[in-house]
Order: sequence, then C-alpha cells, then structure tokens
Amino acid sequence: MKKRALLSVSDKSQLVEFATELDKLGYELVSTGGTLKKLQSAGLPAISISEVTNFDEIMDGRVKTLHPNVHAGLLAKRDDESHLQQLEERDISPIDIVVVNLYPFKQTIEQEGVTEEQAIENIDIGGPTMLRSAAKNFQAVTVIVDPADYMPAVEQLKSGNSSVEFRKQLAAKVFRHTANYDAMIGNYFTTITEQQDPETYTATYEKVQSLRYGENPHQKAAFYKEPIVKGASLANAKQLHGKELSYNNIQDANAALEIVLEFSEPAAVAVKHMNPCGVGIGQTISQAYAKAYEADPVSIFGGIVALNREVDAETANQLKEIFLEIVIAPSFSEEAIEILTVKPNIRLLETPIETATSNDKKVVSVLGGLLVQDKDFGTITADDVTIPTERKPDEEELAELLFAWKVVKHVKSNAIVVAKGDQTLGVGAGQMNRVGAAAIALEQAGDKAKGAVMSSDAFFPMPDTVETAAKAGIKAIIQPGGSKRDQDSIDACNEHGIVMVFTGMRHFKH
Ligand code: 93A
Repeated sequence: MKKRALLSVSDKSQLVEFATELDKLGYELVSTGGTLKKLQSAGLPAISISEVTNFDEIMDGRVKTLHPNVHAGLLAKRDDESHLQQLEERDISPIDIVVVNLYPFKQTIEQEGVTEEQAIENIDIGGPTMLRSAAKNFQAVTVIVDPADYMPAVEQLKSGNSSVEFRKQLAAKVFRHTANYDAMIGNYFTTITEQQDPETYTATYEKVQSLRYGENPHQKAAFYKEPIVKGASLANAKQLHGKELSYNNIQDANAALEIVLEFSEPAAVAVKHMNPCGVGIGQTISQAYAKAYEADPVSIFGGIVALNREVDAETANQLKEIFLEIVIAPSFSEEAIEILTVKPNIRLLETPIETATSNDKKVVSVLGGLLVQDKDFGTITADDVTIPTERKPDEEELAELLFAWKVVKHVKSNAIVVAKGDQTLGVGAGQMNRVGAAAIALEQAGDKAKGAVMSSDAFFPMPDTVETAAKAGIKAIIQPGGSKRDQDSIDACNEHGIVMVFTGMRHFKH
C-alpha cells in the first residue's frame, strides 16, 4: 500500500516543490479544494479529500476534513493490532504525513476595516484539528505546519522515514502553533468586546529576533512582540542605520519612547539605564534637544535619545556632536540621515509617535509567575490639583510643575525630579529613601536649583525632603499628597515660602 500525505494549506508557497518531492518518494497525495487545484495544475497526481471521506466539502468549506476517515487515519497507533484491524474493517488508509497551515486569521484582522464576519470565517477549525491529531500521533505521523520545515523533512524522508526525534520536534511546534493561534483569536474577541483587563489577560507573542545576549553576555535573550502592534513600539521600529539592537538598547529605547509620548509639544528625552537623564520641550525639536542635552551633558554620553518630531538637519548636527547609542524619532529628513550616518555606530530608528493601542498592559516576571497591570496612563491637568500652601503658583509655575510631574512618572522610585522652565535639571532615581533621591537630583542641578521646581513620585512621609529642597532654593513642589504627616510638609513649605501642589495621584515605578 502506498504511503499517504495529506496536504491542505492556505500559505501555498513552496507547496508544489515539496509535493513534487513527496510524489517522487512514492507518497500518494491527498488534498483539499484550493490546494488540490494547485497540485493538479502543476501536473501532480493528487486526489481529492472527498475520495477519503466519501463526503463532499460542504458549507463553503467549513466542513471538508472534519471526518472520522481522516482522523482515524491520523490517530491509529501503528503498533496496535486492534487499531489496525479497525482501520481495515472500515477500509480506511493510514495517513503518514500531514502538511497543514491555517487560515490567515492574523493577516485578516490586521486589515483596515475588517468585519467581525470576515474574522470569523478565517478561524480555521479543520486545520488545527488535523494538526493536533497528527501531532498526538507523532510516533507514526510527520506533521508540518511551517513551510521552513519542508526541505528538512524531505532530507529525512529520503532515508525511508523521518526520525522519531524529528517528528516529536515537529509535534511540539504544532502544539505551540495551535495554542498561539487560539490565543490570538481569544485576544481578538476580548478586544472587540472591550474586556481587556488584567483579570482576563491572555497573551500571545511572536519572536521578533534572537538577541546576541541579554542584559549581560552570559544571559541568552530574544525579543518578542504582540501579534499586532500599532503605534509607537520598538517592535514596529524601522532601523535606518547602525548595527543590531541589543537587549539593553531595546529596553532603554522603549523607556525613552514612553517618556516622549507624554508630550504633544516638540520634546526630546535622553535616557540612560532606563531613567531619563535629560528632558526638554521647546518651540522646535532642535530647541527641545538642546535643552535635554544641557540638562545633563555628562550622563547623556552613550545614551539613547527619543524625539517626537522629524529630526531635521539642524537637530542632526547637534546630535552628531556626542556619542549616542540610538536616536529614535517618527522620521528623519534626508539631510539628517546624511549627517548622522557619517557615524557608523549610531543606530537610527523610526517609529510612529502615537501611543500603541494594543500594548496597554505592563507585565513583569516574578519567580514562578507573572504580574499583570494596566500601564500607568494616569495623567492630570491643572484642574485636578489642589494647593494646600499659603503661596499659590502662577500659571508659569504650574506649567513647570506639571512638566516635572510628567517626567517623574517615568523615573524609577523613589524618584525626584528638579526642573526649570521646560527642562529637567536633576533626576534622583531608584533610591531607597526619598530624601536621598532629592539630594541626588539637587546635587545634579547645582546652583541652577535656585528658583527651580521639584516633583516627587509619591508623598513625603516627613518634612525632611521639603527642608532639603528649601536649602537648595526650590520654589515649588508637586507631589501626590496623602501622607498622615502632610501637614508637617505643608508647614515647612509655608515657613520657606514654597508652593506645594497635590496631584492626588501616585506614580510609583519599581
Ligand atoms: O473551514 S475549515 O475549518 N474546515 C475544514 O474542515 C478544513 N479542513 C482544512 N478549514 C479547513 N481546512 C483549512 O483549509 C486548512 O487548514 C487550510 O488552511 C485550508 C486549505 O484550503 P484549500 O485547500 O481549499 O485552499
């Protein structure tokens, strides 16, 4: 009896080449509608699945391979006399190779204006069912879901049959694939029914690339993305110049991107080790970058800069003055590219500067699990604040405070930012006590702290931070408020003529 290969694929690339090899190796080719046509028109002797099922494809193809003759042929244990006898009694031939790839659900839902009905029609039922039957029975069946495995399979089959090890690997690939496929469908319905919530989190990711190593050279690493990414994202970024991104590059560039997305006016953000070292806004992107640079000309060296406007020649000339790992922006003018690509090592990345809609969950790993939360999209305006101090801020001061508040949200806790006008002057990040973070930010700001403002990601448990700020000449402070001992901090502010603004919102970032 001839060995049997069942082929039913949506992605028909390399199909004819592969089927030709199978034919040469003596396999009988069995196939469904479109796949069959393609094989027959290439002159291959394929037969219709209907000859196996004795049943027509019905309901516009919704039912074509969902038949016991197919699944018995796939699932029969070849070393089980009773299984083989049952096949014989029913005149069912075993199937040895299954080549299936699924209806393009992902490509369908990615299309602009896709309807729910179109999405539903692209949920493959028969394909995953065959894949899973074949994969369960990998002891006997070679199952191929990825055209990249066609030629390796041919190589193996040439020696009579594929090895069981190879078949087991292919089976593992199938179960990962069908699990992802279903998760994607689950995500789609979750999104369109607006149930996206940490409590119903189902994730499916695709590998973007392997990375040379992780945070350190002895750690292996890879970059994964959500199946559909729209808006600002490293997974969406187009690299115009420079060598491959590293693990640390991706994290830092992402941090820079998340901060620059806070601003609608031209803004520039310089990041080192996930924290901003300089943030500036201005009338033009060149002005904004000059401010971000001057905020801390030392730390920016070797840093990552994100900008929310096209990089023009003027800005490119400023950027090229120092060593930067990455510049990420919505676009670069031709002149800017010419100017910057003189430097072989700088990486230039383009990404849309709009908040990614899908990517609104923050996921971190803990030993043995994951924590999932909404991203911190919390924002406030001048209308949301309360002012408990005697002195009230004028409009300009309030704008400065709100600028500093937007930045501190993105600094690792305990976080303090000192800013003046539309520029940061000092950033105190990741300290174990708040007054320590303030001391670092103020030291960085130096004399410029006189008349500057300060933001704090969380409330002051005692008045020591206000006292430290007062000594340095800080004129206004923005913080969530809500400490049992708020009054102590308010009193200290009043004593020094400092404005205190309460946001009522905390921005821990651990
Ligand atoms: O609609 S289905 O879920 N019902 C089935 O019985 C079935 N069998 C195979 N879709 C089914 N398929 C899928 O059809 C395969 O997974 C493959 O993606 C596609 C191939 O169809 P055609 O050969 O007509 O191009």
